[in-house]
Amino acid sequence: MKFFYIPYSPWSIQAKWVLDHHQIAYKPIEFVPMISNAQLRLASGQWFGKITAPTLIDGSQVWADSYDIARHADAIGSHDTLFPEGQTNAIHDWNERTHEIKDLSRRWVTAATMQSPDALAASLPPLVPRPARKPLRHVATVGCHYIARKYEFDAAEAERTMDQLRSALTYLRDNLDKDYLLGQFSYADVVAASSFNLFAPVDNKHIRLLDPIRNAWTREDLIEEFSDLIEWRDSIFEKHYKVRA
Ligand SMILES: N[C@@H](CCC(=O)N[C@@H](CS)C(=O)NCC(=O)O)C(=O)O
Repeated sequence: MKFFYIPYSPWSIQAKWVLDHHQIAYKPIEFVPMISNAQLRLASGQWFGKITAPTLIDGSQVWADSYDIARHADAIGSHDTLFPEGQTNAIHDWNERTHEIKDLSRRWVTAATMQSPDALAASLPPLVPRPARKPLRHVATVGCHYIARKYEFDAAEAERTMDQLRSALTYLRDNLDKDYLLGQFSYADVVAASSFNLFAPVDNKHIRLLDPIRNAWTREDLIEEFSDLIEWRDSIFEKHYKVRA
């Protein structure tokens, strides 16, 4: 199986989490926005319409959404299920609700990246040699505009949606009075714990991020305001996130 993913992106993190939880074998292929489009279209046969990462491909079968990948991985996996019986609707609901956190923080992170020459230079694909990075950073700016267009937001207006992000985080906080959202570890915790990476990146030992990118993305005011959620996220990663061997 081929797994196209963006290592630092919440949607990719949550799908990969389930594949790795079940120790499912796959070939990881890093997806670079804009640049990897042709490769993913070719591999998946999705010639038209929007393509996104993560996408899992097994022969002619394609799972083009993190939730579908998670369901499939959980169905074929042999470790403890992350979709306990009777909780699928609640999990689906958390998937939708935490999508809002990810979507809103994507706006902020796109704007923050555009304002940081160092983060732009570091965002270029690994094959770009170090001395060429700073001069070529405008290519990364084009990539940021591409993301904003594709996901229909105006990066210049991102800050105005931060109260919406605070409300979504507060809703999560109000429902998190114990260790797990649904009483035991499930995909609901996976999607929630994966949600903060675009304003409070998780420790490098779990998901590596270059320093200039990490610095630009780290939003201290939100981290302080929602320190309880971040602590919870860190404990969930510590207990349940297994880096693929
Ligand atoms: N509904 C999708 C959303 C995935 C998504 O938004 N992926 C973004 C992450 S930033 C992506 O692929 N961005 C790069 C691109 O669109 O080229 C899922 O849950 O898998």
